Amino acid sequence: MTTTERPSELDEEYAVAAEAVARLRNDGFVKLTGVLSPATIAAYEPEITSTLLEHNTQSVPLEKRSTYHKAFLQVTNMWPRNEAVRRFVFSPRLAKIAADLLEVESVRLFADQGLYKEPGGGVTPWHADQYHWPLSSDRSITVWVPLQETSREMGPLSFAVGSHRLELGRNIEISDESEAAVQASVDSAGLQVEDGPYTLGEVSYHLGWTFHHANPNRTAMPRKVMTIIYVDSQIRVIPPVNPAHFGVLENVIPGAKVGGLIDTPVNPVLWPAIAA
Ligand SMILES: O=C(O)CCC(=O)C(=O)O
Repeated sequence: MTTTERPSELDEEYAVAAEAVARLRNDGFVKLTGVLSPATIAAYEPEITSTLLEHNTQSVPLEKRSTYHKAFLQVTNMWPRNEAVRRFVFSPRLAKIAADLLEVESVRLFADQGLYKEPGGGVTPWHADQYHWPLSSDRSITVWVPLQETSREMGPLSFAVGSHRLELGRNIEISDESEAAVQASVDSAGLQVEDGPYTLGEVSYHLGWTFHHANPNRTAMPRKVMTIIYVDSQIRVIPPVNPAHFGVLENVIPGAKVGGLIDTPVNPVLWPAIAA
């Protein structure tokens, strides 16, 4: 299969079991196997990788970077830069799973991000995404799509089970400080951590307030991951209260107004699907 052939698996429905919705509700995340076939990943991985490498701005050697910048090469909003990446990010299959899990009728794109943990790349500190986003409800969700089988040694995304209900540690930007504070919060609440590997084609969805983390990449291969962040299409913008909120207003949801919907040209509704 090539990325120009249609229809593709990315357009086809994946049946989300009621049990998966219940797990998302209880645990704050869910891992789903067989969402993408090896053929789909093989077709799109080169396009995602070349787009990430073309737009990567990180040139500081790994050992000289901060903890956050050691965690991964990060490129946000790759979809406008490559047509195949746009088809991947706009996938009705992935977006409908997000809507089903969030238990909403419709989701819009908040942003996409390529997150490549280099060989020797460091820990992704514990954090909750939604601290960084000025949103009016908890209906935000990220699909984390590994573009290879991802062993424990590569630093798969891990989750504190049920931590979307935990408030202690939420109000900290991803950093060394969040790593320590959230770990302490998770430990004192006695939450389990799911840190297992991902099979090829397996993906996870996690809520914006779920605490998550990834260990360093101890292999000689990059841990290649594409993520897509969705929000309820009816979610509104709240007044910004931290520097990350101001950055998001300017760069991720440009033109969205406090109190309004995020209906900007770069945050389209992805489910129900629009004509491609
Ligand atoms: O890929 C990682 O190491 C971190 C991913 C993450 O924090 C996210 O997708 O929200």
